[in-house]
Amino acid sequence: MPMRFTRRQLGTVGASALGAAAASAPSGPRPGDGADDEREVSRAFPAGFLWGTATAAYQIEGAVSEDGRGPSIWDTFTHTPGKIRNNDNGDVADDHYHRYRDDVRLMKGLAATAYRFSISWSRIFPQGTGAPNPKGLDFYNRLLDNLLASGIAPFPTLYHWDLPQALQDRGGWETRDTAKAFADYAGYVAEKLSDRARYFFTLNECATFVELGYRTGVLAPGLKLPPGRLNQVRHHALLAHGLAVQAIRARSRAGTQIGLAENISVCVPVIEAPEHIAAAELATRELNAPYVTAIMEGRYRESFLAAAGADAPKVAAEDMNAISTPVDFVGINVYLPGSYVSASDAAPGFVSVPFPAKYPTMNSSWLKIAPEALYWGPRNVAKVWNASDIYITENGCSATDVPADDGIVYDTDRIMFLRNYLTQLQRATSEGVPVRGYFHWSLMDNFEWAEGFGTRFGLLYVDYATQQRTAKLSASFYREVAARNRLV
Ligand code: GBH
Repeated sequence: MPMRFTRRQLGTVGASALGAAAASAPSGPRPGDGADDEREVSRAFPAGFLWGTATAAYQIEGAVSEDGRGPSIWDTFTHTPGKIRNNDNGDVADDHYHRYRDDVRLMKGLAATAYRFSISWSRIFPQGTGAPNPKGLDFYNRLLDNLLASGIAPFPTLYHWDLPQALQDRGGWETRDTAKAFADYAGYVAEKLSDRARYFFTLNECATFVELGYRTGVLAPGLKLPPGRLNQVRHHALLAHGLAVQAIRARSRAGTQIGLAENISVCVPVIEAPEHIAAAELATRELNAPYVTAIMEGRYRESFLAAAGADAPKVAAEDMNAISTPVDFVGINVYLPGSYVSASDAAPGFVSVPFPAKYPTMNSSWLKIAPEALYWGPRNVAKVWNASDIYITENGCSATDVPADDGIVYDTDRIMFLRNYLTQLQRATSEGVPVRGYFHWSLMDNFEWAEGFGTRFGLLYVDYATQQRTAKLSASFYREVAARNRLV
């Protein structure tokens, strides 16, 4: 089998070269590929499956003081010495605010048909509430127009962790007012953009921004709250999601689809035997109790409330109805299992099997390599909550990512990760699990939160000194899969 990529396709000099490669990207099976083999057919994803990449505003945009953007908690946090590795910050990041046209071209070069990005709340409402800032919205208008002109479906996320600082100053997620302010902002954006964006995500990863922002303090705003206040923050995040679903539905065009993008705890049966599979389903409900379980089931589990005791969240009358407002789809970010699970006769009916100390990881110590998470994640969500439409809203990895002498990153480690994870995803779709699309984290290297710029998750390598983007070898792999809609 001849190599499919050439130096020219890979060795892009900025945006246009990969764009040129796009023209020669395969658009389907080619003669001699064995596409007629059953083996090949069985590796296909469903017709219409969406292939995208994902990013977040603070991680790529830069331009933090431009066109009236107000500060967010991430500006404050990154400018507090000692919070971020190397004291990096997102002031410039990937300069995407100025380079979005090139970046959309690069997506096209990946044969992507969808793009998940986030909207910066403090560009739209610099103070979190009050008068909207039209120049902030205009950026997203331009981005949407560009995406549509390129045949790429926009999937905006309304909150990827960059709370307006003005709201933090008034209590942030510790107050209900923030949940209400979020719904107002979400409804406004949906009113303005739903003529072109059909899909909206409310919050990205409640479980991460709450636990790491308010319990361990690793992410902004860097707090370590006691249990009672922490549970109230968790509750307000859920409420924000639910009120936003209602506001978006009320103010958007008919046909708008709304969902969440949650970093669920993926429970993987330690052995694929019926008793362990059942235990993993039980564990899925239990281990996600403060977040997605409450959203999907409209109540907190007894076990969660009992464990919280006097620190349980204070829940107002209509809150649980709002929180469980039906969503049109469930988005899950899948990197590693939350837990390997085995069956147990003792309550609660399962045990979590600990990871061995030297379990293999990618280039982030937390990123354990467990491809089957991309099978069990969506499969559990479909089975446990009967979800009819599921998106993989993030999956990807940090790899070694050192350019070779010719400037190319030969990231066979990322290709290994991708091939194995996508094989498990394909297993899920071929068994009828209703996954409608896959968004790779990330389009390009970017500001990796507390890890700064040293940890790279992109399909495109970013040279931060020049802002040049260069396709990694994994970009070619991704493009082949996306263009053919099957594993290669
Ligand atoms: C996603 O979170 C984020 O949505 C995205 O913005 C981010 O860039 C991407 O992952 C890659 O990290 O070091 O012990 O504090 C994924 C879930 C949960 C993974 C928190 C990292 C940090 C654990 N994240 N975890 S620790």
